[in-house]
Amino acid sequence: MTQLFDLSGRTALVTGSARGIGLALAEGLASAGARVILNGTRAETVAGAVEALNAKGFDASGRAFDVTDENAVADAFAKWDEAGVAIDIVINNAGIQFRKPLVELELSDWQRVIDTNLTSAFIVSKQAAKRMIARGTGGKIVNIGSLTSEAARATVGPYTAAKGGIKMLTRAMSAEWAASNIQANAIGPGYILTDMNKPLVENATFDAWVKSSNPSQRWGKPEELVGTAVFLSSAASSYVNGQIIYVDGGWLAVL
Ligand code: GCO
Repeated sequence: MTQLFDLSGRTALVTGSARGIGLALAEGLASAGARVILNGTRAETVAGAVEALNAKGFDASGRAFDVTDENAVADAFAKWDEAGVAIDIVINNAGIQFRKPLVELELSDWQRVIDTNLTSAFIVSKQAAKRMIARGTGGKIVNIGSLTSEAARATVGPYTAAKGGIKMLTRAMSAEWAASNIQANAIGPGYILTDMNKPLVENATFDAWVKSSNPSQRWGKPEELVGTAVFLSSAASSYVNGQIIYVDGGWLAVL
């Protein structure tokens, strides 16, 4: 049974993984045996995270590039080609949040959130899937959605639109890539204790709302997403495609 979840011999790219959920998922996949490649926009933070994982005995490397920049992404994959690195698993985790009412939102702010939280998953997965299809070895795409893939909250319009798009992009990937033995799925985290959510955790009213809105009556922890990420990255999910699994304490399951 453990072989089903074993990622030994697999290489996983996790975007936006120098901290937060991305770093937790990278460490989780590394714990399951994967060689992990970290990513972020700042070389020094990526290097620090790589060093921390390798200090724990994992096999981690890193590459700093902007996942919204198609040329930078193509260049990163070309460098992996040159180094003989075949990426078997992509976790599209990179994301930002920008909280402002739609009527006050600048188009540039909208675009930046859409580009980072949605378009980047297309840009990175296109490069990865082309190679997975050419190799004939199949692969795994795991997109990070959100509760807002399913329901909206006021003042996070572009984030909600992007995360809704992630759910449907995941299905589009399945429609085109499942025949090549690529399983594309998504994880929808609930409210997780991350730096991005720090202002919300520290807001007593918001904190109470989160705890009263999910039957588990608490925030989730980044490491509580690891099991689902390993499942969707492993042979255990070889016939799972186009799905989004909510890891939300039961939030979306109850009124
Ligand atoms: C917000 C939060 C949410 C959470 C998460 C919920 O401002 O409401 O940032 O977007 O991060 O996406 O699933």
